Amino acid sequence: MAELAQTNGRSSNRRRFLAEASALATFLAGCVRSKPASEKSDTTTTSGLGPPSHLNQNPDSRSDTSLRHGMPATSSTPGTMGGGNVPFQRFDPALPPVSATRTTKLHFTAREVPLRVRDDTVVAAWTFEGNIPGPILHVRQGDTVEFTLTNAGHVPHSMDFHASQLDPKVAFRSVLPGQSLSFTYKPKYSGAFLYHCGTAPVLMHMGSGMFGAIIVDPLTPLRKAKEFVLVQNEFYLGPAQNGVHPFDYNKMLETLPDLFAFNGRPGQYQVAPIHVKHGDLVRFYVLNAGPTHPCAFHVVGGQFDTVYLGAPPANAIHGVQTFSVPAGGGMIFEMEAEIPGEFVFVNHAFGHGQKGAIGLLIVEE
Ligand SMILES: [Cu+2]
Repeated sequence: MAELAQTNGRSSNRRRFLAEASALATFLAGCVRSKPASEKSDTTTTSGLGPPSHLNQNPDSRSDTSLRHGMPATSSTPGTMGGGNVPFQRFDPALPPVSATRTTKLHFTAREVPLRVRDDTVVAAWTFEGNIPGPILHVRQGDTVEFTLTNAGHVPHSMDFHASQLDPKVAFRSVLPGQSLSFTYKPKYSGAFLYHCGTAPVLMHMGSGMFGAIIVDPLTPLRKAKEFVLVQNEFYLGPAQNGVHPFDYNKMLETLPDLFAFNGRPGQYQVAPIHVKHGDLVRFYVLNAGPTHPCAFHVVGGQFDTVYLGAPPANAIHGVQTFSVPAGGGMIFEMEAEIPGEFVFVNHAFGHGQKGAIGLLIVEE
């Protein structure tokens, strides 16, 4: 897979946004876990400047309780930043082709950007590569993934791949603004895996948009299908300031979301449905970035011929009506498109489906 370009045509907006968000760096920097030089990976490309010494006073930085005692608790303080000219873009759910080579080199940039998630809603997003979710990745079991994260934001960020088996204190440690970190791994298992920022408080970083999917094919590929990736997430929004809603950490703790979405935009596949043809095998890779609630995935008028609970082609169950994908998990759902028509796919926990975890699969004649 080619290295992912860092593209964003809204650089001036972004600069303003980052400037407004800079105050937040002060308090969230207190959550970053600094490490002795001896523990640092030799693949790191940081400048060698460690965080200020007072940051060492938070050894339990991965605890979400680190936002106690009246510290700010939103993803930004938008101030004069406006969201009016941020365009809406549908997130393409199609699984991209698997990497052409057995080594995939990836360079992600963590960015804090305004993102329009509905016609009437712009959020102060924390992102990988400027989008919620981040790019869909597609590799094979046993491939080599060479990953670099550069932090172009104003708060620390990091990367946690659920497709990997790595020492999180080394590979998943926080990267300070302006710095980079690299690590390499080989996915041991096939399946649908989440990736996300693991910087404390993880709830805040995942709840503000820092997640995505990596699909790992088994060595013997699954049957040819029309393949789509759906990443569910929740939105906990504060009041809009100049047209942009910050994410609200206290609402995340209360776990009563304002909105749900597949691929970052509530209800986007109702407005612009997913199309397949009569006779296709349809394969949904369903991931749940949460940060808190499960996804009871269901297709109205359909049944799943196969659900892979993990590591396909094993772990298959058949004839399934609904199966729940836990927060932090991913499963693979297959159905034969045997009947033309319009089929709603939905989180069957309907209070959550109604808030945006819903879409339309159109099976054409
Ligand atoms: Cu982050």
